[in-house]
Amino acid sequence: MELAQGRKARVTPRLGGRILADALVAQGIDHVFEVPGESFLDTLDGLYDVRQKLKLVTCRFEAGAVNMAEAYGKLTGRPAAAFVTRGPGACHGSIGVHIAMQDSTPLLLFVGQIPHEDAGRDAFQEIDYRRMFSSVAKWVTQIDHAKRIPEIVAHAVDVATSGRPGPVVIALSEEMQRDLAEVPDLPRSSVTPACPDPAALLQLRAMLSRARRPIAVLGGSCWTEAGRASIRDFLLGNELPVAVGFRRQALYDGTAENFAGDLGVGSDPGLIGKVKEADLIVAIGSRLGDTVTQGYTLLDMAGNVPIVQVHPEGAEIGRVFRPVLGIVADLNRFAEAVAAMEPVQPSWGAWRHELRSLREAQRAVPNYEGTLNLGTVMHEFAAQLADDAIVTTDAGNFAGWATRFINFRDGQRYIGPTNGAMGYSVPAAVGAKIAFPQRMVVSLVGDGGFLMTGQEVATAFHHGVAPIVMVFNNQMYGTIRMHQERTYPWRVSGTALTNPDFAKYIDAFGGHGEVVNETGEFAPAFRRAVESGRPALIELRMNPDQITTRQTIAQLRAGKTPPKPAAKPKRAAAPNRPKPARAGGGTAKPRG
Ligand SMILES: Cc1ncc(C[n+]2csc(CCOP(=O)(O)OP(=O)(O)O)c2C)c(N)n1
Ligand SMILES: [Mg+2]
Repeated sequence: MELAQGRKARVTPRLGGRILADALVAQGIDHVFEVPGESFLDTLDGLYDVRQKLKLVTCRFEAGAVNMAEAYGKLTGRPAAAFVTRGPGACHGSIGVHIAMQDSTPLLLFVGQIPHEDAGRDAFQEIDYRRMFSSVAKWVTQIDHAKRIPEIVAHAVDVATSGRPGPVVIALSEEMQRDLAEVPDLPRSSVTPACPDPAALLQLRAMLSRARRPIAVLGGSCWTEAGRASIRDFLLGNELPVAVGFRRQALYDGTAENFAGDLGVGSDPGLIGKVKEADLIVAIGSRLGDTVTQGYTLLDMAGNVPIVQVHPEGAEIGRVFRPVLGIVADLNRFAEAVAAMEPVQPSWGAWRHELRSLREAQRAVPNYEGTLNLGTVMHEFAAQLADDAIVTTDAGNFAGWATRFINFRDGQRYIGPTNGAMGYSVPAAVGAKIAFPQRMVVSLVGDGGFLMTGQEVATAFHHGVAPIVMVFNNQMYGTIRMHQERTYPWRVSGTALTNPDFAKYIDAFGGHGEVVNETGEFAPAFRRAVESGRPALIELRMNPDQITTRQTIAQLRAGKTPPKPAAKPKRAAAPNRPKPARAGGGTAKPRG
């Protein structure tokens, strides 16, 4: 290496796999989630040498591995690495890349590549990753020369964490991992985060003092604890009502007097109505994307209601809704700056109070039909959640139970795929528990989502950690059934499920299983699950008719004409006709 003084530093020759392992350590990566493949055998060997500094987590499915790495990035603001093999491994892992992209999460995905000399022959498991990932990753590259490893890994971390954070995919050509090279490790770069322009802050303050019905929309990723505390000081100090973006509950203390709820799928219609009445929107970190803006309908595209948008990436500001004031800034620096700003004299006390009352009214539990009242269960669950608990969620209607009835507290984290990917929650919980073994970690998941990636509980057993999984069993892909009943009532098609005995499933691994049929059974079951100290699964046997927290299937069908019963089929001539498939309604008795 050429040093500034002109001296040469001595660098020991290393194999590519080892250089890569050292580069990860040098860039501060401390967790690697992987499913092995012969395409990165040499890097696995390199990782063996750094096993004291970097935790290698062996997973059961690439979607699980990449979801674990994504959850790590969401929780820490720092990227973890996932390693998957070429072709099939990359395809399985791609879902986590899409999650990281849409959720703005820093992530590194390394993919083994076929030998260079066979490139372009449609060789065994060959894929051109630059083309495959070009629309789902922030950057896709390939390392072909061992001596370029430190440079490319360092740049990948910079890309993943800067501006709007996101996933970087790095293909590893097979032979370069075995090549000897003399190249030094590179240190992490220290870059000053973008600070907000003081003139823009004055403008924001002036806009706030003119407002009568302002609302802040909080979103984005890579918030630090200090950043969250500062933004809370600013929002509380100005008594600004706060809505969090879809699945961004972790950003704000739900018990605070100005928390108004979340904007996303299945949000409180009352809150949505109030946002339409607002006279100033202050979007902090939020992209004001599809789900938050209720399919781009919530806000005014022509700018009649002024929007202030703060985002670390200039290109994201005003992407759909044009703000009156856009502020490019690192979110934590912005929070620090506005917390230090003299609060305005808020004239919106009654407005804030109204929004808070709406939120509290949402949390009051209705008299649901059936033996298991999930509203009450959520309150009992919240009461037993540790102060620093991490709750992960999947995609599905079941998720509405927690977001409607629980105000997550400061210190607790609630993370989920804002891109609506099923199969996220269990791996995310396993990854979270491996990264934070001392914290209580609970996965919330539907019966559909659980059987997509629920086998990652095996990874929890393998690495000796004990998350708790709560399966909301309604024996169906409930969300799609809801849409089906709205558009095609009574015509249940392709949405019913047959499930195993979930408690026995976890039992087979050596875990603790519980089945909850009645409201009163939940609190002791959860307590036993925590006390067991083993990975645990609680199956919540729901009333399948209660399709959301606000509607039943019967209500969706009300006033619509049932279809005429199908004409009886004529007797077929064949004597051993197969039995007709069981009708796919959601009312069949749960199994197990
Ligand atoms: C990977 C993936 N596949 C399919 C979908 C479409 N989808 C959205 S919600 C849903 C049903 C989820 O079922 P379940 O996990 O049982 O939760 P429920 O809606 O019944 O509460 C489906 C199939 C999706 N979002 N993600
Ligand atoms: Mg379901």
